[in-house]
Amino acid sequence: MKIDAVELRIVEMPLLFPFETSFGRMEKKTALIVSVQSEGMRGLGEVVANPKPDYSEETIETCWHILRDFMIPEVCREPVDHPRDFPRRVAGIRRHNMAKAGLEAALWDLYCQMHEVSLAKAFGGTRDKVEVGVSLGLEPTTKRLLERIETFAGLGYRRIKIKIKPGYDLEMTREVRKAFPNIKLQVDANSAYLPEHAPIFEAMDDLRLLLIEQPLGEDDIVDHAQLQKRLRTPICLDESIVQPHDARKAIELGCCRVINIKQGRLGGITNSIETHDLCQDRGIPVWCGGMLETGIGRIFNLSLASLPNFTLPGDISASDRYFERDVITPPVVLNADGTIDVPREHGVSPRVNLTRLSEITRKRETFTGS
Ligand code: OSB
Ligand code: MG
Repeated sequence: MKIDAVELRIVEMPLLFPFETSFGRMEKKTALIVSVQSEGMRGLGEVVANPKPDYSEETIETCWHILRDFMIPEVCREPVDHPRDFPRRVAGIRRHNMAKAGLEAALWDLYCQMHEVSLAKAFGGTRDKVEVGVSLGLEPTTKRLLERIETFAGLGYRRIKIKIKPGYDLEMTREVRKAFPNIKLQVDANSAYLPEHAPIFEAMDDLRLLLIEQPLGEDDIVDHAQLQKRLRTPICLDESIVQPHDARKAIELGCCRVINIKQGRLGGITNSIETHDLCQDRGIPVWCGGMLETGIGRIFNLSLASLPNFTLPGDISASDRYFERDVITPPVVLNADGTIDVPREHGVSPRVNLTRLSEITRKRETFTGS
């Protein structure tokens, strides 16, 4: 695939509900959409970085910079045979995983259109539906949170994830468990705790949680191992796993029993598949995380989650859980049985509503690499 030019655009969509985590509150979704142009065809990908360096060190602006000044010149320099080769092409650029993932995704879209295969097929997916859950932000009151859970459990979502932070954790989770004794429930701390908070998590062991996501700091791999030894509930790492071998090391050290795979955090689909395979070989289940993606990123997540070791429900909800109007037509919808169909189109582009994409675009620029 010879890449002639790459267009970057920043898009903005209001969120139907603000999303609050231990690192902050989001009122709207801002995304960087990458469009690679090759002999009259176009491939689209989404960069999942937030505007602020809160979830990870990357921001929309750092991604724009790294893509413009380093990655786009590299992909335009010489054709890319297969999207799988992309990580090697940008190996000289350290980290900046979300920027890498956005460009790699656009190459997968192009590849699937050219070869007339679905993303899921190209990734090695084996299912045609995936089980999904919903991730709910912190709410001002527990009553409000309970109402939100009621709504989404009522729609059929297969599990509920709630965000916790110091001061809003054990009591709140107990109340949720009491109100919903039978739902599949998990909590996500987004790195907000320290090892001395272990008693909070030990107390959560009685709440039959599916897992506890990223309780400690992203670099606290040793502390996670110590915490996991004290708990029956599986720890699941999110922020800590930024390359496939982080998963291997975390498993070997006993830091976690489950891994969250996000293609943005891992630097693309290729690394995500490698992480999936490595976890599968070691008997560690994975699930697909989310970053409140627009429909474009969501199609990639659904396709990735069709791989066999994605055995826990993903944070891949329907378009209407996030947005009034998504950028894809038809939008992502939830089936009555709490699953979502794996997209069958050849790439993401056939689903993208270009008029809607233009409406939400705030900035765009095309680069040719020279
Ligand atoms: O930690 O999983 C997370 C959203 C933004 C940043 C981090 C996370 C999340 C979510 C949202 O939990 C999941 C979704 O896309 O629905
Ligand atoms: Mg998380």
